[in-house]
Amino acid sequence: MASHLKNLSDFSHTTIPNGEPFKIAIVVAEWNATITGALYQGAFDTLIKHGVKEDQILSMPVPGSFELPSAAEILLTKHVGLDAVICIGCVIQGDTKHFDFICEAVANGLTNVSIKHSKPVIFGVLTTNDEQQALDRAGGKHGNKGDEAAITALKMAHFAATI
Ligand code: RBF
Repeated sequence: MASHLKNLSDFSHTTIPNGEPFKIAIVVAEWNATITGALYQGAFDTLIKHGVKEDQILSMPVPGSFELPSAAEILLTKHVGLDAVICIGCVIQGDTKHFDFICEAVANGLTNVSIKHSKPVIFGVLTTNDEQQALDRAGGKHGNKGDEAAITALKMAHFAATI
């Protein structure tokens, strides 16, 4: 959790699987669009950089982070052949309890969809106290969590394909 301890977007120490065989969906929440757009771009560029074909990336917007689990469920039910779904969102703490409800629903929802379908569903959702913390993790001083979500998708798709 302590992201100040290391650059989490530095993958020089790990082996990243070739993405050429994989078909991957990226679902992006439209809330906090500046941040989710930067996360999306990081994820997309990282998939391309590691060999995923552009026509094998399915990009889909949803209104907010709360919609990410149902979108992942719909995609994995209706879209045969997906190797992973990357879910991107940004929930920023406000004055009401919405933050807690949304974060918990998304984390539990994505876990359940992943287990139900035996497919990687990646939690690329920032849950921050303020906008600056989110900017720092969307291409700022703490890297880009979209890049990290894409690497996780490749590693887990490779894991599922080789097991
Ligand atoms: N969606 C987000 O992705 N990030 C947020 O920070 C966020 N904050 C919200 C705050 C309130 C008070 C409400 C009502 C919704 C918020 N949403 C947010 C939208 C939510 O994920 C969902 O799209 C809507 O609640 C409709 O189901």
